[in-house]
Amino acid sequence: MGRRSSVFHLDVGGAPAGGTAREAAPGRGVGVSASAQRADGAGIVAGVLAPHPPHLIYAENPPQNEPRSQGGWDVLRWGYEALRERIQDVYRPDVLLVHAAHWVTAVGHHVNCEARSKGVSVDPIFPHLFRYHYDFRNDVELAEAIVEEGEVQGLTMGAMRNPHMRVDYATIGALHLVNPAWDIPVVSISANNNPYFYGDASLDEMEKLGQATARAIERTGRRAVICATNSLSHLHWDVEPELPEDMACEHSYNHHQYRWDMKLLDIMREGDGGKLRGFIPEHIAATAAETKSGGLTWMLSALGWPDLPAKVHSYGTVIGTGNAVVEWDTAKVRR
Ligand code: 2X7
Ligand code: FE2
Repeated sequence: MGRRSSVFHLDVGGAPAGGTAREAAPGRGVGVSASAQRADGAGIVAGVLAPHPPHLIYAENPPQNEPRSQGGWDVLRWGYEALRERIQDVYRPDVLLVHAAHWVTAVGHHVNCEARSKGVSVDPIFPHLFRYHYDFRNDVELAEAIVEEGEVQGLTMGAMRNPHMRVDYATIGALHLVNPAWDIPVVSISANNNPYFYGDASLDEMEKLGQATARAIERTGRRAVICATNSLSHLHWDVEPELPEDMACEHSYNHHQYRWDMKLLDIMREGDGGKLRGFIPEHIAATAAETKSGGLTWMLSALGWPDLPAKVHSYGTVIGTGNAVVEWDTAKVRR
């Protein structure tokens, strides 16, 4: 795929708005779901946990974001630098998929089916940190396939076709941090729940949504990286320091939250998919984790809950919440 990036306008040379379809090839089970692996290099090549706190964008000072900072949250951002190299040098996906914790839809799972998304994304709680000008392409063929496959699974699905919809800061934050060049088409899916109100998420539905996503990727022959954008422990401070990036004020909300986050990351690194699947709801209950909005379960379900040790690139807190940049290299076995 020819690529050219610019700050406010994306023009993916040679790729149609719907991305580039590849020929389907026989599935190959290699410790991840059969639909996640394809012999010709298509399929789900990686899953990533890509947290979206607006502070990370603010700290980076990209030209798309209006507010300026002195930096901060460096260790987490170094983790993203390592992940970006992997995306560019190793995975080279046709498409990045993201389940957006802050695009909350009360009825059904919605998928952005507009060819182009352009506008300004503003964090409603931190508008002084995040006012980001975006302009990117969506992979409409894959987005529509996910809507169809979700319906086959019995889920309530919606194809979002409103060119004026303002894209939420979780989608923009995660996608910028994973690929600041914005030169890879996107599929974004809403969170059909309310991560701040309900005690636990509809994780069973997220399992189905993950399977539907994997089938749609298989059907369209895409080479895909799937991004779950969630913080881990989610209790946070409610008073901001005078200088938001004052790192003397940044630390875990409490030791309990930190210990549970470390336990979750240990299990991810261990590589026992079944154990991880059982532990996620426990971690949510113990830490009010943002994973209750379902992104992590969706991503790992699409990967088939592989017995695959994850690479933790970094861990750090943002206003006391736990955040980790993590990678599951499902394509490793083919190299
Ligand atoms: O959305 C968020 C988050 N998940 C964690 C920390 C700070 C702000 O926003
Ligand atoms: Fe969030």
